[in-house]
Amino acid sequence: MASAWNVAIVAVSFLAVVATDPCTSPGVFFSGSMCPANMTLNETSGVISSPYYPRKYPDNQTCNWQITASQGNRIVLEIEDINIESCGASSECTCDYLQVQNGFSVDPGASGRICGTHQKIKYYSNLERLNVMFVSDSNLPKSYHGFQATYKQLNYTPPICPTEAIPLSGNGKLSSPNYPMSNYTASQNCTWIITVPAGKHVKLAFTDFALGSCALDCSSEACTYVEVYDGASASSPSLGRFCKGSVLKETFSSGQQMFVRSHSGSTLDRGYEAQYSVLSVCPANMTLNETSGVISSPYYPRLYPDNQTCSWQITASQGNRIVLEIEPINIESCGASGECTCDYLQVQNGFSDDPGASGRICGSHQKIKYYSNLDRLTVMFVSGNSMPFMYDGFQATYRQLNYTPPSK
Ligand SMILES: [Ca+2]
Ligand SMILES: [Ca+2]
Repeated sequence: MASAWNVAIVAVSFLAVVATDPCTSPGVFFSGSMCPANMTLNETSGVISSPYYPRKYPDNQTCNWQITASQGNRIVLEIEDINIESCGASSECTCDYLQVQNGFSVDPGASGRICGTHQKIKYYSNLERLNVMFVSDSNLPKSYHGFQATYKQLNYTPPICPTEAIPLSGNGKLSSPNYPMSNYTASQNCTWIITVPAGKHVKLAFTDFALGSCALDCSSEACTYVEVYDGASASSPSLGRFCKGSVLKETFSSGQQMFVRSHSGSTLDRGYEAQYSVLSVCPANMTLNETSGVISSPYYPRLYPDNQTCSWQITASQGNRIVLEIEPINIESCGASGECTCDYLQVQNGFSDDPGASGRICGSHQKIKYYSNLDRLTVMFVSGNSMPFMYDGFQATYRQLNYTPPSK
């Protein structure tokens, strides 16, 4: 790749004099496609960059690369020296941008589109591939030199003891090196980052735990212990440090990432094994057919997280009806009145006499009561990705109503 761009730079620099050189193709330059489209990169390492890097990039480009590792391996991408035209509000990047998909980064400013100036951003793939896209629009670029990035395959064969955090995704197991043999190396630290899709949480449960002896607070570095953090690094809040004698509990992340670090002390034993999995805090199309019950937004009465879609189908016995009483609600409100374009509660197949009860409900309301038209009522709660953890959501009680059709 580097050599291809070198050729491109030469072609631009000497365009006037080399226009007839059959080895260069000025037509390609003028057609605007200085950029690979869906180029697959399956080398163990390589470099990609914006067109003409480190010179200023041209407008109207859409470059994309699909970096692919051997099965089971992962990719690390280090983007350096980013200087991309920035338009729109912070991180909207409405004109030019770089975007990395199927991966995650712990660096600030790394989510979604990247534009403006950044020193270095490092991404890890969730699985065997990472998609990188660079887009420049027709807005005449003043003088932005774009970006350059190095990708590298990471050997990944669990269980291992990675010293640089290795990304894991979805469900799986992690364990001490050479588990269940006791011949792991003393004073060794292993680290993992577990990532699940947006709106989900990580659950970690130990399935075996036999470590060398240790003081009960696991504080000595002579101890073997495992520490779990609520986020992407050891600087995130600790969810617990576990050593011999600890009360083992399942741990849950509050966001989509969990960092796990194990330290092997001076005394060894069989080691540990833990199962990690994706946890949903929100039911999808859950059927509720009890005569009464309670539903709520995730974590109610605490603040609800973003990126949730919860739905319940409340079902009464045939011929009966349902009444749903929603307690005072507090849901983020966006858009014009009643549009509720970010977060909302929605009740279908029913009606209400209360003001503010039709369609989507957001903002703050006093009690709202719904009745079903027939023997079911569908309730949906949706939170978008703006302003998470600021609103406490809703709680509602449903109840079956005996219903005998009116007779004349
Ligand atoms: Ca531009
Ligand atoms: Ca929100």
